[in-house]
Amino acid sequence: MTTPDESPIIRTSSKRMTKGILIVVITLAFGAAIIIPYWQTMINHPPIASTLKHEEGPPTPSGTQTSIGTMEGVTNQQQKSTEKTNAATDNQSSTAATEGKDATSAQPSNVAGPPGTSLTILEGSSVQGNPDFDPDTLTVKKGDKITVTNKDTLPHTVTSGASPTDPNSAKQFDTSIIEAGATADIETTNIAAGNYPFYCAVHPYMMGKLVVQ
Ligand SMILES: [Cu+2]
Repeated sequence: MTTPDESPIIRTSSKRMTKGILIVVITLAFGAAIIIPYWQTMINHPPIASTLKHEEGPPTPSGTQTSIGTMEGVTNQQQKSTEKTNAATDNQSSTAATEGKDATSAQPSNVAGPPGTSLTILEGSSVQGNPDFDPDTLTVKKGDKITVTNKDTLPHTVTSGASPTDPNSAKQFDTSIIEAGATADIETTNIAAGNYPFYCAVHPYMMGKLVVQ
């Protein structure tokens, strides 16, 4: 005994069966074609809860960011921390490069004491009376590159001359503004041997002396 409901299935021809299977296969293929290109992206950007635990996630390309506010916040924080890490790495590598240069330039000279190619602007330098440049008198050999590091929280300069009214002000060298935490180089290749006072253009009471040998 056959019910009306069963009859269409029983009567299905192999041709119709093939058609049906083909439709299913094509649908799956389309689905796969859509999902597979984004597979890696989905793995890289799991839901928020797991993103928070996952500290070293790669920076998100802005195009794939979801519009959920919290998600953007998390992603931005990730990007910031990644940038910080990059900046830190850059600083380290530049420091390493400087140290490497110092070490190599130290070897040929038999002069006692390390060659002074580093000038530090000490923290608190902007307050008159505080120690400012370290060392106060920097001695270099002509041709040395001086690396000035601003360890203060304010911008400073290293400008040749005794004061802003000195007619020779900034004639020999001038770093221009060095932002807090930044470094600047002074080339001494074109500076004749001699003594050169210098000061900070922002705080003219900050004074030091450069001796080029
Ligand atoms: Cu200054």
